[in-house]
Amino acid sequence: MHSRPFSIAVGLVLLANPIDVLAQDGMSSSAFDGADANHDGKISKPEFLAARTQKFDSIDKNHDGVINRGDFPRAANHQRALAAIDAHIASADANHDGAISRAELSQSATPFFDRADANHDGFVTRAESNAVRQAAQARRQ
Ligand SMILES: [Ca+2]
Ligand SMILES: [Ca+2]
Ligand SMILES: [Ca+2]
Repeated sequence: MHSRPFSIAVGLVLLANPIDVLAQDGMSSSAFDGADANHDGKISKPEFLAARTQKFDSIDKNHDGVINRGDFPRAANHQRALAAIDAHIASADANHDGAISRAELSQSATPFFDRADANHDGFVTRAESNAVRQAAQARRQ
């Protein structure tokens, strides 16, 4: 049996990952490669939006066509996890119904992309992406 703090920490990591697509903390190397559809080593805004929208189905665990708390049943007893999920949902929930539709996800703001594109050329390079991740990791330490 794990100690309670350990369980909560693991739970948060497991629950937060699926909606990292909306977060500002950056992309893993594999996520970068997956989004770089034409393999030119940089991600355009359309590529970023397409990759994010493709994640919808994997996040919508109960296949009801929206992303809401119901897709994170293991978060039910974790207030911090629920708060994180609510914050992610709110960031894309244009009509404030507590859920993210596919259209809302495809049209929502792209804080990660906009911040990562440091030189504002409309593309996020791997170096730009890594810089955002490293800054986020530094903040957590
Ligand atoms: Ca759902
Ligand atoms: Ca909504
Ligand atoms: Ca750039």
